[in-house]
Amino acid sequence: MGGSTCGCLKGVGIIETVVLASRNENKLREIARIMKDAPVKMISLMDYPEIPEIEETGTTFAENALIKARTVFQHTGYWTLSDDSGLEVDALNGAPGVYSARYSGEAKDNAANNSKLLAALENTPVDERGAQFRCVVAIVGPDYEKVVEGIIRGKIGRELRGSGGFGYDPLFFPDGYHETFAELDSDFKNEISHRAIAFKHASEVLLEILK
Ligand code: ITT
Repeated sequence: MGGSTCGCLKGVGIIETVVLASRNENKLREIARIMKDAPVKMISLMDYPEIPEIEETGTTFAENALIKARTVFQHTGYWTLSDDSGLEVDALNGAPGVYSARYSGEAKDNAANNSKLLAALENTPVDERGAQFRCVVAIVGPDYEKVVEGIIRGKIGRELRGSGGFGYDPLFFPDGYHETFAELDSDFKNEISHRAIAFKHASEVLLEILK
C-alpha cells in the first residue's frame, strides 16, 4: 500500500490522513478493507522508509501498540493507528501472549512456535484447551491517545490443520467452527478475527473524533 492507497470517503467533510504503523503488506491490505468506510486517507510505514523498525519492549499488547503509535505520530505528525496481537492460551495462564511471535526463540518461526505449543498442551484435555487471539489497536493523534481491542475465543487443536493464514492459525478452532483459521476461507477469517473486531472499533473511534 503506497501513498496513493486510500480508505474510502463516505459523505464526510474533513478528510484526515491516518498512518497505519506497519509494513506488513497482508496486514495493510486487510486493515484497509476493514476500514473502508472511515473518512480517512490511509497511508503506511511504506511511505516512511526512514523510520527504523520499532522495538516492541512493552509487557502488554497495549504498551507495545502505544510505543509504536507514539513514535510514528511524533515522526509524521499524522493520526496513527498501530496494532499488537497474539495468542493467549487458558491452560498456560495467557502465554504466549505478547511473546507469541518469539515463543520458541528470537526468530519468528511459525512451525517451531506451533510445535512448542502442541508440546506444552500435550497432556491438556480437550475441554481445557480454550484460547483466544487478542488484538489491541492504539490510536494516537494531537493530544489524544486511546486503545481499543478485539478478542476471538476458540480452542487449540491436537495437530496442524490447513494451509491458509499464518502464525498459530493451523491450531486455532474459532468457537462455533469445526475448521481451523488455516482451513477457513481467508476473507471469512478476516471478517471475524480479533484484528477485524479491533480495527472496526478503531474505525468507529476515528469517525467520532474526526466528524
Ligand atoms: P508486525 O510486523 O505487524 O508486528 P507480527 O507478525 O509480529 O507482525 P502481530 O504483532 O499482529 O504480527 O502478531 C504477533 C504474533 O501473534 C504473530 O507473529 C503470530 O504468531 C500471532 N498472531 C497474531 N495474529 C494472528 C492470527 O490472526 N493468526 C495466527 N497467529 C497470529
